[in-house]
Amino acid sequence: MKDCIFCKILSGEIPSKKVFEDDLCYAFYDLDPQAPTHFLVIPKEHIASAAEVTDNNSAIVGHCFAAIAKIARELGLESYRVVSNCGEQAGQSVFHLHFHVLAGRDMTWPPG
Ligand code: DGP
Repeated sequence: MKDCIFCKILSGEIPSKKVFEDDLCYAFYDLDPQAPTHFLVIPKEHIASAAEVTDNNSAIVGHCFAAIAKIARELGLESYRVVSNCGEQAGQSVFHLHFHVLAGRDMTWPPG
């Protein structure tokens, strides 16, 4: 989608540090890491947020989680947090569905 930063990353218009890629999803390191390991997993299909997931496109969410598990195994991550901010009040700043994967430090709960 025009004007979507993550669609521009997918097209190569904006460079990124790739972690993993397949036909349906792409994973890359976050520009502003919040943990020693912090990467994002995004569907290649433009979906604005978790609020836009429907019965018709929800298979991609499972696919992203399978990719996360695979990447975590390959990186040797034993413990990690998966976060998807949905909406501005929840901290979403890029409106292309993405899953943050954070690891390498103690995490607190509840999140801020
Ligand atoms: P959120 O605030 O939950 O929508 O997360 C968006 C994340 O995307 C945020 O942690 C910073 C990251 N980000 C924004 N622009 C870029 C970029 O151009 N490259 C990379 N690698 N990450 C970006």
